[in-house]
This record gives sequence, structure tokens and C-alpha cells, in this order.
Amino acid sequence: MKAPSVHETVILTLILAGSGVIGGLALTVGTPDPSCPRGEGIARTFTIIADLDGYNGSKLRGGMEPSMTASRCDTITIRLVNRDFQAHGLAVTFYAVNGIEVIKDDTQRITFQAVKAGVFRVYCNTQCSVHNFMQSASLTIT
Ligand SMILES: [Cu+2]
Repeated sequence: MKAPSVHETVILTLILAGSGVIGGLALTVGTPDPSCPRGEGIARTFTIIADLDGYNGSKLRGGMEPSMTASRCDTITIRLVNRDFQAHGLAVTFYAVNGIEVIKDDTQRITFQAVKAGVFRVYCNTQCSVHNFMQSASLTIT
């Protein structure tokens, strides 16, 4: 096997960095990350409306909603529409841990490619008055 070119090494590093495999200075090579060839997967958009009833009314259902599903390699966009007077947030474990904060009457989105299968928690990361009802939404990647 020939040594990777500089170009290939840069791409590998970017893929690993994007997947979270690189932590600090530790570079893990030889542990294949599930990759998605270009063109694999479809675009899926989910809309979550945040208001005093939680995420899409999650307060009325014990805070356990919404449940979103997609396939690995899909490009996922989650729109957070804020119809409340206070700010709300949205974060996704593994994929978007820093999340977004959306102010009154605004809409923002998070977009990422679902390279990893599993069940990921979707939650509000901004302190708000209905926070407890926005902690257990989910994104299932099959
Ligand atoms: Cu909150």
C-alpha cells in the first residue's frame, strides 16, 4: 500500500475531526469511522416549534417528544421556530452539542450528516420556563 498523499491525509484528518474521533492531540488512525460516500442519503428537514407548551406540544406528553427518525448518511436539518417571548435552545447529543439559541419570533436551523447510527437526545440548552419539557426529544438514526 502506498503512503497517503498530503491531499489524502488532509481529507482523512478533516473526516476524523468532523466525526469527533480526534480528541485533543490524540489522532486515532486505523479505526474506521462509518463514512458516507458522496451522494448517499437524502435530505430530511424536521421542524420543531418552541412555545410555552414545549417542543411541538411536548409539555402535554410528559416532555418526551418529538421523536424524529432518519437513515444513516442522510443530511438532517432541524429547524427551531420560536413562537415564545423567551429564548429557547436546541442541541443534539454527538451531532450538535453546542446547539443553537433562538430568540423570540426567530427561526434557526442545525444541519449535519448522520454518519453515526443510534438514538440521540435532542434537548433545549437554554434555560427557559418550560425547560424540563424540552429535554427528551430524540433523533433515531437507523
Ligand atoms: Cu430551555
